[in-house]
Amino acid sequence: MVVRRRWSGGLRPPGCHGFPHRRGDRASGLGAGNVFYQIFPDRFANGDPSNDPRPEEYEYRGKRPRTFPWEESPGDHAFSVVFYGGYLAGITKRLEYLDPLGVTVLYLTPVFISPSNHRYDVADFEHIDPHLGGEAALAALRNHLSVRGMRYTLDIVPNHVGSSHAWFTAAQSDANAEKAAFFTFKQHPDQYHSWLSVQSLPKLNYQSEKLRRRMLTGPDVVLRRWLRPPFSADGWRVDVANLLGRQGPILLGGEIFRILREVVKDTLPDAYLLGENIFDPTAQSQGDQFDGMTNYASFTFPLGHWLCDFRQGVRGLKEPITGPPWTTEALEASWRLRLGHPLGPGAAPVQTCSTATMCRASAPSWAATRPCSGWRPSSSSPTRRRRASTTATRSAWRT
Ligand SMILES: [Ca+2]
Repeated sequence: MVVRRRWSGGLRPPGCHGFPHRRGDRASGLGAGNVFYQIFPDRFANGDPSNDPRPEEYEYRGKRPRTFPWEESPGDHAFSVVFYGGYLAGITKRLEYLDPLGVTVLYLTPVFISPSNHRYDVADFEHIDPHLGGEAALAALRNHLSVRGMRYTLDIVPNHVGSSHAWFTAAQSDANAEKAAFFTFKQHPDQYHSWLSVQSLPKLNYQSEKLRRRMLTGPDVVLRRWLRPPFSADGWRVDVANLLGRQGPILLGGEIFRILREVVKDTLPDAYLLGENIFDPTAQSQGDQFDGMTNYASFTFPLGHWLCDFRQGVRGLKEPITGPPWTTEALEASWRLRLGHPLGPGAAPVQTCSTATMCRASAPSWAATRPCSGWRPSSSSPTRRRRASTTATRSAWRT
């Protein structure tokens, strides 16, 4: 029986913050013991201004892209089209920095063609964004990672596409087009299901068998393509895994993710599958869907409170934090309470801190998107003091 969960008005289902993980099978080789380093490609390293997004190239939601100098604040320029010009070759050049840190896996947020800096509104899954260097740059990064014995995962959004994706523009222009069935129009052409009612993110309709063939079961679907040479990604992080295949009373997520897992593992048996789930991911953590799940409520949000007075703004978690940043003691207590559950044999807990999602959800655009190499806390800043304190605390935990 399908049970449709509802929560509103501050009510949450029991166990919303729980994270029971009852896997009995072997964890993917990529999950256990590795150090992942998440990279938001536009903000990591810009060594080639010639491929920076320029205002004359396109308009997106009434705004023009603009690439800012590395140390300059974007001011009030529209967040999604603020660029700093980072590219994949910049990551390759800095492997000599990442490797000695102990990083073994790079997790790249989306790199496919998109008009925005975050690229979660994909316009074309088949190509790497030329602003990042295109397919050649990704293949080169792969080769350099292999030399160092490092691996990488890509980020895909099977829940929705960007409104500039060719499937959606075809569907909008003709209600009888083949691609119209890929979406759910309430009134064609302008009223349709979308991610959290964001009109630039039309939701894919997995009741369509044709869509399933294009996204999941066809021989050359993107889920397979980017795992194959010369790109040879080592896995996927799947965006908004708690919402895929979910439209009102229709709940196809479990069915779709079992198919997705079969496709991915058939292509690369040791591929790592990480799903994003803001709420309770128990059902997706049983071994037939994902190898690991994000755990925002128990790990990421407390860390955000401690680091920068992060304000929760994700729908369904409307609890604005109005006080000062958490103390280290509060962070430690929270993590001990929420992450200290015994996991049992074979369990593979994975804790992730997705800055991409934090920045998309609610963090101030400047604070969340400043270039990672351009900021250092001063020696007397509260942030550094808290970090120093926590380093000591972590050392105590190990003894
Ligand atoms: Ca560039």
